[in-house]
Formats: sequence, C-alpha cells, structure tokens
Amino acid sequence: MGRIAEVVVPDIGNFHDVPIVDIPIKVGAEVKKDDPLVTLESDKASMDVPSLFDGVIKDVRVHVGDKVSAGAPIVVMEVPESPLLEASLPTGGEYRPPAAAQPAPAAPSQPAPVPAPPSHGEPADLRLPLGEGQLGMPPVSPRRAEPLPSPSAAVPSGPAHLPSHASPAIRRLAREMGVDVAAVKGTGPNARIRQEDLRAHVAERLNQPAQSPPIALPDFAQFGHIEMRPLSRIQRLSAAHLQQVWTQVPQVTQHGEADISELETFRKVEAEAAQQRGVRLTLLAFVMKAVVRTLQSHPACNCSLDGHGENLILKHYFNIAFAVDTAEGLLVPVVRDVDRKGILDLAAELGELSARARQKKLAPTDLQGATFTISSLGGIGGTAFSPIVNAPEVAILGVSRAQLRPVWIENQFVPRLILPLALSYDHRVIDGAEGARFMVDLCRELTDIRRLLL
Ligand code: CAO
Repeated sequence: MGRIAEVVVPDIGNFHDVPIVDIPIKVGAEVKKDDPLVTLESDKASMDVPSLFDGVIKDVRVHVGDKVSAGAPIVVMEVPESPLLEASLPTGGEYRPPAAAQPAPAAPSQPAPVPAPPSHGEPADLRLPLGEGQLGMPPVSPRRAEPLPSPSAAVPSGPAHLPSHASPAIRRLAREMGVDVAAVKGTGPNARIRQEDLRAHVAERLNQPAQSPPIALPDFAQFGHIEMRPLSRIQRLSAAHLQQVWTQVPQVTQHGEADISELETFRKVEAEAAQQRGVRLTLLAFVMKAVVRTLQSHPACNCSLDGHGENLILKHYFNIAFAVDTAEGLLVPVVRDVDRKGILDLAAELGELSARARQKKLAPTDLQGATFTISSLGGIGGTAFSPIVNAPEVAILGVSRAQLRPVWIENQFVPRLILPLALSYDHRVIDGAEGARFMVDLCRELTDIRRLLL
C-alpha cells in the first residue's frame, strides 16, 4: 500500500484560468514519472503537467475544458512509500514559461499556491497535508511551453518544426513512434491530437498495403523477340486481391495425407449410377462434404477477423467456394449451405457452377458469401502446393493428385490411395495446433467413408 497524494497545477507564472485540452490518463491507470497527467493550453502556450513519480491514478478532479490556475487539484495518486519519495515530495514548484509564451520576466521562485479545499466531500485519506503530499510540476528542468503558430500556418514536417496542435508529450510520443504529427488527424478540441489519434494513425498505416516501388524491368527486347499481352479483367482483379492478401495476412500451410482408398472404391461404384442421372460424381464433392463436417467442429476455421483485428466473426452457415480454372483466369463460385446438401446434389451443383464459370455465365451472387475455399489441382497433377487464403476467409484447402502408395499395415505393404492435402490459414486467427487438428480430423472424415455418409 502506498501513500495517497494529490497533484496540483504547478506555478505557471502569469497564466490564470488556462483551459485543460487533454487528459490522457484515467482512474486506475498506472503512470510513470514524467508521463503527462493533463495538457493545458492558453492562447499563447501549450504545456503538459507531468507526474513526478510512478504511481496509480485514484481520482481525476478535472475535465477537458475546465479552466485551472496554479494550485488547482488535478488528480489523486497512490505513490509508493519510500524514504526517497518522502524526501522529494515538493513543497512547491516553480515553472518558468519560455519568453515567447511569457511576456513578463519570470517571477521569482515561490512555493506553489495552496489549492482551495475540495468542495465535495472526499475520503480524508485521499489527501496528504498540504505542501507535503501535493505533487506539482518538477522544481527543476521545467518542460518548455511552445508558442502556437496560427492553425493556418504552413508547418514543415520534421522534429524541429512539429505542428503545435499536439502537446509536447504527444510530440515526444510521435517522435518515438516515428510518426510525423503533421499527418495525424486530431479529434480533440481545436483538432488537437490525442494519444488515441496517434494510435489510430499507426493502426491505419499498418493496415495499408506496403507501397513498394515496382520491380525495375530491363529492356527485354534487347535479348530477343517479345510481345505484350494484356491481363484479362479477371486476372487483374485476382492479382490485386492476391497481392493484398499476400501482404496483409500472415499465413501458414499445414500439410496432410488422407487415405481415400475406401472412398474411391465407393465413388467409382456410385459414379456409374450418378452418370445415368447426368451427374459427374467427382472426388471434390466428397472433399467438400468432409470439409464442412470438419468445419462444424472447428468454428475458428469458418470465421473472419473484424476490421480492427479484435473480434472473430463466427459464421453459422457453411458456404464453400471452389476455384475453377477458366480461359479468362481463376473464378471462385460458391456452393451454399453445403451442410444441408447430399453428396450427389453437391456433385451436380459443382458441375453446373464450373460449366457456367467456363461459359462466363456466373452471376455476381454466385461468387459471394463463401466461408471457406477449396482449390483442387488433383485433376491436373502435381504432388503438393500452398494455396493463398481467400481473405476475408481465414482458411483454404489445397487438394493435389491422389497417388497409389505402399503403406505398411499389419506387417506388410498394402497399396493405398493417398490424397495430399494442404491447409493454408490466417495465423492471426488459427494457431498451429488448431491447424494440425483440423487436418487430422479432415483426413479421418475422408478415410472413414461411413462417417462421411452419416
Ligand atoms: N486425385 C486424383 N484424381 C483426381 C483428383 C485428385 N485429387 N481430382 C480430380 N481427379 C480426376 C477426376 O476424377 C477426373 O478423372 P476422370 O476424368 O477419370 O473422371 C479428372 O481428374 C479431372 O477432374 P476435374 O478436375 O475435371 O474435376 P474435379 O471435379 O475434380 O474438379 C474443378 C473440378 C472445377 C475444381 C477443376 O476442373 C478445376 O478447375 N481445377 C483447377 C482449380 C485451380 O485452378 N486451382 C488453383 C487455384 S490457385 O490456388
């Protein structure tokens, strides 16, 4: 338990009734020595009242807009008991505003005026005897108050010419953060920049895609014959989206292998019957169903992160997008409510949507509302690849070509059909253990055909 002490406005020379323009602390906040408690701003100068000690704010006695003079109580703090502190508690401070803000010569040193006793009843232990526990401005090295340029004055950026619609503490913080205050939008009175404005500015800049210069190109024609071919509209749109996702989403790819031997035997038998109904029963329909069953027990993989990166938006519907390779570029139509559809229905819808994608007949609504994406390159070949998360979704499954492999089962090698899978996920939302669990559960769904058909 420390001591309770009241902080008052120090001697601020000839200034009286100076408005408080910012209070960067609140009750319960821990402050360090020199942290600003309030910012005062006259029509000539701006100054912080810093804390003299480390401590915890117990009460805030003022509001933004209040006008205060030397000796007015500002906050009540709990400060640690220490002999050093006892010795250093000021009995009054002296503050010399700079010449620019202080037309008259500095007043001689004098004790801080005694504040009027509070009009509202407070617990007695919140106050130390006046002059003993009142914390004022440091008696030495007072912070320099800087004259205000007119708001319309052009203010060059750079540490020597920082605009003055920010308190000295905010300017110092901005310098530490490498932020040019001139670029920050202030939301305080008279567009004054507050700490939260600085934070919002930094957050916004971090969320912007990195503006790097384009990669320098040589004159390729000097090495041989070339031709220019414009990207299709779809390719250009995809490129911008992929670039944005690549720079903004930290992603990891979890690999896995599912034994789909039983599934494939079942699919081949059922494919003939499906064919007679005009449906191509491909592996993708089974994978889609297995993905949704796995998503149902891994809700973090079926969500999005809100714009501030502070909340998960969990979706209680299962709309699965799948990548279709078309002559114009990649399209990603969406199969809705996969959890409510049978595998044959899914296969029919997959066929119909991929045909329309290739005929350029998809409606905008066919491309919206996905919660998860599957990209299957199994029909083409290759052993593995890492798909890029289709943000704002947080996970995507890459499916490669299944291969017959010898698998050691009960003391012998048995030929099994193994499907390589790759789950890329947004690592801000899904951690490695969750990604691995998703993959294990997905492989189990695909391997045990009975589970999938239940
Ligand atoms: N392993 C082994 N064989 C596979 C397979 C796999 N994982 N996936 C498909 N096949 C087989 C199919 O069974 C089919 O064989 P048959 O002709 O003997 O029946 C053949 O490969 C061709 O299948 P398909 O690719 O036409 O059909 P599908 O339903 O599997 O896939 C679609 C449909 C739309 C996903 C696919 O046509 C396509 O466009 N894939 C490309 C997606 C893409 O470009 N992704 C990259 C995006 S970037 O991340």
